[in-house]
Amino acid sequence: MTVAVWSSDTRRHEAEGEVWVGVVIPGTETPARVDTILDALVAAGVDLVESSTYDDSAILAVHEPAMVEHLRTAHADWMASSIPEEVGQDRVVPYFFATAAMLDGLPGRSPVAAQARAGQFCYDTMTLVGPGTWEAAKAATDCALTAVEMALRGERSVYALCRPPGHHATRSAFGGSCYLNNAAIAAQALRSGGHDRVSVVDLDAHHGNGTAAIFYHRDDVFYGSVHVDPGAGWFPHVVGFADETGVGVGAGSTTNVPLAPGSGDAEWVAAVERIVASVSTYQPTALVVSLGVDAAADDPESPLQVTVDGYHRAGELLAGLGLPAVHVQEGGYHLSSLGGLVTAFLDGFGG
Ligand code: SP5
Ligand code: ZN
Repeated sequence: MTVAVWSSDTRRHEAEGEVWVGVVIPGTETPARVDTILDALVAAGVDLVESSTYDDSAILAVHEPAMVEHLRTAHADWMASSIPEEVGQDRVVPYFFATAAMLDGLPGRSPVAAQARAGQFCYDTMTLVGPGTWEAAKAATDCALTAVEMALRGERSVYALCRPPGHHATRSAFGGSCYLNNAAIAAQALRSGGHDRVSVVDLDAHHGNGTAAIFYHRDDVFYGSVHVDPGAGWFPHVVGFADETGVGVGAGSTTNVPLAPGSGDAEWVAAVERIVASVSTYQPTALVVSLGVDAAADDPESPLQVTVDGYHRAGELLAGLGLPAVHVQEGGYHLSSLGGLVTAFLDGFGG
């Protein structure tokens, strides 16, 4: 049976509102997600373990040090600036993005103003930094790393209740409600722990562009994802297409299966089967599952129509690989069904 790792500090990131197309909308990635998943795990009889704490080395094995430092200090810097008093904004919200096209070859500098620094490592307006964001993001990585440690000690299936989620965070940019890439950190830690080939399978409704980018040029970590087609207008919009299969020595180590909006269990489970077949060919010795449950029919953030039976079946299919597994929580926003989707998957995997 699966064991679950959690930390109360994951509640400390409070995304009360987010800025989308210029308006403030209620945040969907809320601390209540942790509690509803905990309730479901307890009801399902899953053993809960509190996370251990780790230094930053496993985070820095995946992320740019300057971005990590930014996440650690951005909120205090923002509160020390004139912005909170001038406009009443107590969250770090970017307004300025020095893209490669904006610089157009000019060298560029690190900006001085807090409001300009806000966009230096962030690629959207929805992923705000508040007073507890760093503590929660760090706690989420602790959950993932504790799960990895248990897997390395012989546990077959460990679930990490990571919040905030991570799969949209790249080496040096955060976004999509993600700050530190828990799944990539777990995969890299499994590599360091002696697994020569690791697979990440991403079931979140959105393409995990951060994880994909981190491992795109590598042949030691396979990335497979089923997600709503970005070409149909869905986040992350510009990546996650089927022809992205890896580059250099990483050629062939990425599999993207984009699905049309409205796709349900039949299409989604068939996609999971395809990914499982690719993983099987790849022959890894360990598995990381990016367990987003926002592909579910009642989720407000995606148009996929997967059911609890679909998630249960995905668990069974992935268990069939016979690999030790770390399941990392990603998205999933419908509070009353979230927990049941997570336990359905874990039950399928363990049953
Ligand atoms: C981890 C994860 O699932 N991140 C999701 C990131 C996608 N966010 C895109 C949000 C687009 C705007 N949503 C507004 C919903 C209004 N009903
Ligand atoms: Zn998602």
